[in-house]
Amino acid sequence: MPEGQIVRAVSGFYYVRTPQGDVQCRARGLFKKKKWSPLVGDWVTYEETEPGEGWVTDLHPRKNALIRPPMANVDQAVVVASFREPRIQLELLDRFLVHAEREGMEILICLTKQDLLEDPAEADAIYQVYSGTDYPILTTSAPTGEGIKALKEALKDRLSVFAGPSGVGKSSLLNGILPTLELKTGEVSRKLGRGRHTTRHVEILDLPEGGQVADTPGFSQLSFGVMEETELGNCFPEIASLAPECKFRGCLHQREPHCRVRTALKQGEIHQTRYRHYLQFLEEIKEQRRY
Ligand SMILES: Nc1nc2c(ncn2[C@@H]2O[C@H](COP(=O)(O)OP(=O)(O)OP(=O)(O)O)[C@@H](O)[C@H]2O)c(=O)[nH]1
Ligand SMILES: [Mg+2]
Ligand SMILES: [Zn+2]
Repeated sequence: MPEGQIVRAVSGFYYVRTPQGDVQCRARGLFKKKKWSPLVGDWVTYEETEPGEGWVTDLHPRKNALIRPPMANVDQAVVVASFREPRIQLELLDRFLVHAEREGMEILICLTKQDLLEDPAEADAIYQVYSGTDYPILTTSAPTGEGIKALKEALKDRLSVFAGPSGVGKSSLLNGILPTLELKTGEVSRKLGRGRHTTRHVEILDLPEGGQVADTPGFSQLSFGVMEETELGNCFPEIASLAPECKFRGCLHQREPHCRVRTALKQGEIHQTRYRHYLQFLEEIKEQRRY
């Protein structure tokens, strides 16, 4: 039976990409029984019952998966945040970075709406926060075109997902990269300072120069689900690289003696903001385990 990749999922239909066009499929009852839930990005076996319509019959093993945005087999996560309208939320950004790290994805941080930033020192301050991580950071602007070429380059030959809050400009960036897309974009509400959830579904787009990219709906919350306390440090690269030098194995870098991470914090090698988020997430994970 033929195989293909799910490129879009809308109200119980899965669209499987084939050289002859997308096949609109439903999932067999088998999926319900096994509690399988196909995701965009999944490779599946399908059966075409009529031209352009059919059934997904089998789900192939995944390389990785995200809950938010819901997607599988991602090579690169492009974390999108805007300087203004809405203002960047580093905590949400760090939450997403933890998930992407845990799933072994390459990471690119994309800071948008650079044209709305009066003081460049603000951008420098954000670069500082991530200086210990090796994450590449791009600043972009849809109206001036800044950073679009570099972003296009970074999307070549792999499957990337754009992730971030509503209204930060994910769809606008993709339109900048490939104007023929004409993805719908939406004004940010002045009153609420939030986006209006213009993009409703995850969708994989093929780029003409090679590579695929998924536009996704914005999100404003992200929890950690089932995660071990000791896993969290591995998802902060600047902590993970120093943790082997802590005196105690399984050190959580809170109050343990001879903790290399806390020494690095005092010496400014690890940024306060990142460490604060680490502690906050750690408490959340502990809290969840209590129930
Ligand atoms: N000034 C400025 N405005 C931008 C920029 N990028 C996007 N916008 C505006 O921001 C608003 C939201 O853009 P979208 O591209 O719809 O945002 P999104 O991240 O796709 O939002 P959702 O689909 O709701 O998740 C639109 O009014 C865009 O015109 C930018 O670089 N500079
Ligand atoms: Mg959008
Ligand atoms: Zn430690």
